[in-house]
Amino acid sequence: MTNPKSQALIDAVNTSFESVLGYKATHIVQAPGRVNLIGEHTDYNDGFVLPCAIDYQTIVAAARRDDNIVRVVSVDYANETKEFDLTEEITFDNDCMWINYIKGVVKCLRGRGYEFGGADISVSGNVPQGAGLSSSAALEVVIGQTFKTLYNLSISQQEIALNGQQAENEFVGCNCGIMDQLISAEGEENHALLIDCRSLETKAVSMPEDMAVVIINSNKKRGLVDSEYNTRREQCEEAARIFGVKALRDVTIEQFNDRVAELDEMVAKRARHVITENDRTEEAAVALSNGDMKRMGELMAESHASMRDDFEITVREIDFIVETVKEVIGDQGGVRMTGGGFGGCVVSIVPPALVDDVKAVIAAKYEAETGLKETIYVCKAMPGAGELVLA
Ligand code: GAF
Repeated sequence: MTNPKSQALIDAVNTSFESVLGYKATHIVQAPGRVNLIGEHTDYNDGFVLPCAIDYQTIVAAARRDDNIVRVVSVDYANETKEFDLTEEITFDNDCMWINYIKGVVKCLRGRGYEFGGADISVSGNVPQGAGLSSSAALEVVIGQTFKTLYNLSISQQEIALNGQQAENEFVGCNCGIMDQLISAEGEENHALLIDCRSLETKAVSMPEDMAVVIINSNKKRGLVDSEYNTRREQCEEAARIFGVKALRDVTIEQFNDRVAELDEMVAKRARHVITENDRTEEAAVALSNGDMKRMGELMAESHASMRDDFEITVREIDFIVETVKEVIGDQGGVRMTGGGFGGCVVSIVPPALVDDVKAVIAAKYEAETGLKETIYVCKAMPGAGELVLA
């Protein structure tokens, strides 16, 4: 689906396709980034998440080739062009990171038994990179969607997501969960999705019409994110082992409280975050669909405190933004860090009448406090990946 921000991307990929590859593309395909409203670090614990796809996307112009070459132009890297051959082993490129997302997706698709030939592709995106809004997942999903479109592959949206996650886990080397790829592949317009990350069932939850989703990028560079992410995963897995369950999803807060004394203090904190966050996320889906912003705001505040104090993944800059926005919106909306943590973005759900106040207070205080300048995106919940049929 196009949105007012898509047109520049569509023009850019069409232009670069034609100027670098020498003919016109036959298809335009998109996949969105995402913002997670609540349910952080719960996906790899088989738990619940509540993200929505956003109107920041990765867009591809593509055409089939009649040989086995995949040739890709990256508009965002000065039209850098890379190619690989489907008849040869697809290997990691140490000198060019962006092509690895594409190689990984293609390799995993072939590994799953899908058969297809070569393609010419030009790609560009406006999902901010490294900000916790899933630019990597959008790239993985748009490439899966592109081969589906070009070769009429009978692959479900869910499998496009799983394939993207597999590429990230096994080829790129980040041990992420399924949330980002699944919402990018299956998002729904004007809705968040409550995702059960064990069954992968989704439930669409309508976004209140009278609220705006405002994302504030702290522009704090996310340090140590991969190593800290993997450490959190290991701590959660250790807690699940101690409780004798497959994943922390299977532990209730009562069971946790009964045995907390047996746990190492840090493992206990990590587990408490995940167990309480799962409960909050299911409750938040109900609050959001009822338009109960007071309760939604309380749950988002509890989620943020839990990420800060128990999971220990927030940073000073992010805490400052959350506290500052909360002073403006009171109990009329919600605000919390979103994404993997250690920098990145804050998500807030606010009455439209307060959007300018939120922007103004952050502009007035954030840089003075931290030396960094924020970027603000006012977003809409968008559909997941698909071909764009242009008028
Ligand atoms: C990152 C990961 F990619 C997701 O799978 C999820 O774990 C998230 O961090 C934290 O909720 O975006």
